[in-house]
Amino acid sequence: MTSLTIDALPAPFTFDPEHTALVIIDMQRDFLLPGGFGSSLGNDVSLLQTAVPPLQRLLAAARETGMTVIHTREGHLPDLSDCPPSKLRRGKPSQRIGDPGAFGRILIRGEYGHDIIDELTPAEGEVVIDKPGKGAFYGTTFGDELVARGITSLIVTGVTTEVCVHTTTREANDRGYECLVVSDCVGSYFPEFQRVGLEMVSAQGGIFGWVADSEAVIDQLAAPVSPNASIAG
Ligand code: C5J
Repeated sequence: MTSLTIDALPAPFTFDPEHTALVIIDMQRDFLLPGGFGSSLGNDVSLLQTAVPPLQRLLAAARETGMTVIHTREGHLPDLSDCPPSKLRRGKPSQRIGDPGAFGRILIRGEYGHDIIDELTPAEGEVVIDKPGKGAFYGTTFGDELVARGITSLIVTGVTTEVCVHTTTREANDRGYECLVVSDCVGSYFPEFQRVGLEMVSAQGGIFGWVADSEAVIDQLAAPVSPNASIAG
């Protein structure tokens, strides 16, 4: 077992990869693909797609070290019984959750658009959490999965920065997890929200957590460890 330290804001982030999970939030076709739900709402999906190449590299590095990897997907049961009416009413009337979209019914489990983009397909053994809300803890087994694996730190990535990434990071912070948000592996449809969203995490001495870029994390994961240290599970 060995601890690694990453140059981060507001201060260096120290974590033990054996007790850390890479969390990849909602990298779903509905949010990321041109023609999907996100773009049908008038958003520029290229702003989210910039996170894909660095996230692929980070995922490869995490897999290489044997770190726990957890993917999430936001979405609902086909009968919408897990979608509060208040959430269902949001958005443009023709583009609401459950309506037909370019990639199937919008944000419905089992539909093509609800699934994770090809570039980040979960590997066998990686946990996939289907969540009805913005945060990964609400209405899911996410917390139980972390406890079962002895996870104490999270490396948080995915979309969107100010919505599901923030909600999950805040939920995790309140539960005692140390969270590092990876700045180039998260994305927002709104450049201003991306900037401020990241600043909000590390402000006030790290009110919700730490922020670093993927290069800083990958460099540490790839650094040689001492002969007696092992982080593979
Ligand atoms: C949103 C998410 N933005 N994954 N979902 O509705 O951030």
